[in-house]
Amino acid sequence: MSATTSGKKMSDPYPHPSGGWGSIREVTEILVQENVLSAKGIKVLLKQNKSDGFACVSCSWAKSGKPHVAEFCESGAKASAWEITSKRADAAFFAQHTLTELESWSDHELEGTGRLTEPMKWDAASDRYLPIAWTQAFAEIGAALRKLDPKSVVCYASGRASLETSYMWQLFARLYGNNNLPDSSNMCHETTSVALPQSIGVPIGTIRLEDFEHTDCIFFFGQNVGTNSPRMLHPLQEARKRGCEIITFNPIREPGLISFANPQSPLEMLTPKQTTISTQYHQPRVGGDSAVVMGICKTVIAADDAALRDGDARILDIEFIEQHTHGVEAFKQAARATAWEVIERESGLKREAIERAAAVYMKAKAVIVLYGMGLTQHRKGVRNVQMLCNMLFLRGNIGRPGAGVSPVRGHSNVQGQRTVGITEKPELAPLDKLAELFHFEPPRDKGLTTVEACEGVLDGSVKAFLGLGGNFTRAVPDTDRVEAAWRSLPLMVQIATKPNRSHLIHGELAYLLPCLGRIEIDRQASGEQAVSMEDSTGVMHGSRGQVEPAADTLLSEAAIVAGIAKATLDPNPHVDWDGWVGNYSRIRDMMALTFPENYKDINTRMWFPDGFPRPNAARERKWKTKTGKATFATPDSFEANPDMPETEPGRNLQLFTIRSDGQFNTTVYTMDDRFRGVYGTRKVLLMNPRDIAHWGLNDGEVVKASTISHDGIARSVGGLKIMSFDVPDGCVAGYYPECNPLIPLWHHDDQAKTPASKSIPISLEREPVAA
Ligand SMILES: Nc1nc2c(c(=O)[nH]1)N[C@H]1C(S)=C(S)[C@@H](COP(=O)(O)OP(=O)(O)OC[C@H]3O[C@@H](n4cnc5c(=O)[nH]c(N)nc54)[C@H](O)[C@@H]3O)O[C@H]1N2
Ligand SMILES: Nc1nc2c(c(=O)[nH]1)N[C@H]1C(S)=C(S)[C@@H](COP(=O)(O)OP(=O)(O)OC[C@H]3O[C@@H](n4cnc5c(=O)[nH]c(N)nc54)[C@H](O)[C@@H]3O)O[C@H]1N2
Ligand SMILES: [Mo]
Repeated sequence: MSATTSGKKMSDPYPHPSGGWGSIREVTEILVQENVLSAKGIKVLLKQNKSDGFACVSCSWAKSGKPHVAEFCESGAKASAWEITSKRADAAFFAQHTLTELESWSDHELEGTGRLTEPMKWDAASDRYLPIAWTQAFAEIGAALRKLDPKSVVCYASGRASLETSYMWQLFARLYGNNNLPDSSNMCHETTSVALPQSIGVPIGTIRLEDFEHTDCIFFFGQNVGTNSPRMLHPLQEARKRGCEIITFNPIREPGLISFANPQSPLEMLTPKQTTISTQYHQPRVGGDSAVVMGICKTVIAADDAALRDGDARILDIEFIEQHTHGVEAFKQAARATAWEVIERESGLKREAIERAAAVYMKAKAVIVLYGMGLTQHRKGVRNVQMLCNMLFLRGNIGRPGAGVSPVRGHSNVQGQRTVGITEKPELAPLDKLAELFHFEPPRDKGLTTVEACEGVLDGSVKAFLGLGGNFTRAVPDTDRVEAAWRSLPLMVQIATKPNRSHLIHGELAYLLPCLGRIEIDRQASGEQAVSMEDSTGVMHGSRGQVEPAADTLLSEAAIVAGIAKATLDPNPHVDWDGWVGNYSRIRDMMALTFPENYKDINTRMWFPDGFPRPNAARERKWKTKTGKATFATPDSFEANPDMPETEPGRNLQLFTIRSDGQFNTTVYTMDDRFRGVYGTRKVLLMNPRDIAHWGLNDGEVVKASTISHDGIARSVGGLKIMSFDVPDGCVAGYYPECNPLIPLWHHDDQAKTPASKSIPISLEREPVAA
């Protein structure tokens, strides 16, 4: 263990529950760091996730209709403080620094400069961002876009912008002439959006908040609730108090999945009382989940075979299976035929452990399965998600109270962006309706995913990138190669709140357009505006800004999209960009005309205390799949990395990239990860002592990690300190985005193209110690 700049030891285990005093201390610290520990800061936190307040800018977990006084969590409070900060990255700041110089700054330092205040354009002579008038910026961007082939332009969205802005964004792209609408979802739950329609006929999960009151067993696969969706800890805690079992599969023992103290409960805060979250905690190998779930299914099917033989009550829900599913026989055969030896090898778990989880599953009356990036960011992520559905089908655990599948989404409106038409898949967009409403012929060809957009920049076919939020080049795989290619990009336009590395890596023309954040009051011609969002359970909510804008030179995202659109497109009497920006309820009217089933009466319903749900056929046991039934998907293998060379069977190192509680994606609030006991640095590799010894290394030593692949391209990240940590054999954890240069662009889910950030084969070599 070594001392670090923060004065703490690099590795101090975190013995406390999540929630509790630790959370309160962290929240206070960040309010101080951002100079907003004031009446304004406190008022903002109290308005978070209230029906008359704003939807949190952190995660997309469901909002309760009966909120606590302080309906925020540590992560949400940090995200709010980060947005309402009193720090400014203004024209004076950019006058002092060339972009080349800023490239040497860390993610934390760059965003730590504060909110952007003025529109900027890169000036080649001085290598600086210089102020430009809004009208001039729009005119120049419009002129540049008009010269380009629309198919060579990418319109990315990062998952935070409202339904209103997102609707305008997809319409702009289509009026311009492309479906190149990748979303952060392409790096995240795209796996879900591809897997679930095949299995259950809807692209989203089937549970709602009230289901937590009816469930008696929850499975967690690869989702870190304590850090990434902490508001869910409250319903989980309630469920635990009722005796609900919670079974977790995660290669890391995450404190937030182990125990919780509720800051809303004075008794818990003053006594050492805390709720145990997981009643069983299993640490499979990364990528081993399909094998785990096959083990559970095999146990269930064997128990049912025995019951049938002995004349006992059946274990399978025969009625559900017969009435509602397709493909059960093939799946049962495969489960019976899969040897425990294969399951144990691929999962890294013992048969006994899997059978223990299966025993609880078989007893439970209503089961929820929650999952996150630990399942989706794999070469076989779609298979992982479909295995969860298979398991649920066996006992009819879908489409009834307290049971179902729940992908826990990331960005606060990422699911909504897809619902409102931001998609590169034309078959998912309401093209005929758009054609009818706006009198134009929308493009019908497939657009680019995130991975394909990067490929396009690498091969030169993509000429322009427009980003509605996000930190694209930092979030994507293969950072070094992508950044190198990005430097030849003819046009880049970034709509953002804070500076980040993606704004610095550019080609000929680069514009940085600062927007209002969601927490800020958005004043337009008809008065103060509100926006709407869809949460992870498919429920829509309204959101109103609460604080004065960071600068009076900012425009709303909707106004910026309209500004670009008007400067780029020929006038269309059916598209009233100015009228829409003047009154967002008119955008919602258009959303309701385009998608009546989802947004009917949205202007009223978005203010219901519980919000309002979009229809979900699978919840009602209606199956919009190809077979017309809930469809079992029988896997043909269980490997995590079917095409990666095994250099050393059983000892091959698989790197999985993780998030700390001190970050929101590429936004790094602090260098500490207190839950995992990592302080003052993010350049670490968490490895178990057996592997450290096997590789002839020592705790604290600095290594270079290199990707093992057969594409002939060298990829490595140096300066990584080895830290002894409880992870399964052969699994090594490192932080995202620092480790992204190690992920080959082609290393993605084979169907959904979600980058496989959770299992990257690597090798290690010791780095020479500097003299
Ligand atoms: N505070 C905070 N909140 C966030 C974010 C953030 O960065 N910070 N990001 C937001 C976004 S965009 C998203 S998508 C979500 C992400 O939230 P999560 O879905 O929780 O994603 P991760 O933190 O990347 O990984 C989740 C867990 O998967 C485990 N894991 C890794 N590989 C495997 C595997 O092969 N199998 C299993 N079973 N587990 C595995 C890791 O140990 C980790 O605990 O959170 C959102 N909320
Ligand atoms: N190795 C690895 N890579 C990953 C992942 C992983 O687990 N491992 N996770 C993936 C996942 S799940 C995701 S979702 C992506 C995230 O990818 P992105 O969504 O592209 O990245 P973020 O870091 O969320 O974007 C942060 C930036 O968004 C801007 N921003 C913040 N708020 C606003 C706003 O209100 N409006 C606008 N216009 N801009 C705003 C700020 O300028 C900030 O710097 O990364 C993916 N990459
Ligand atoms: Mo995400």
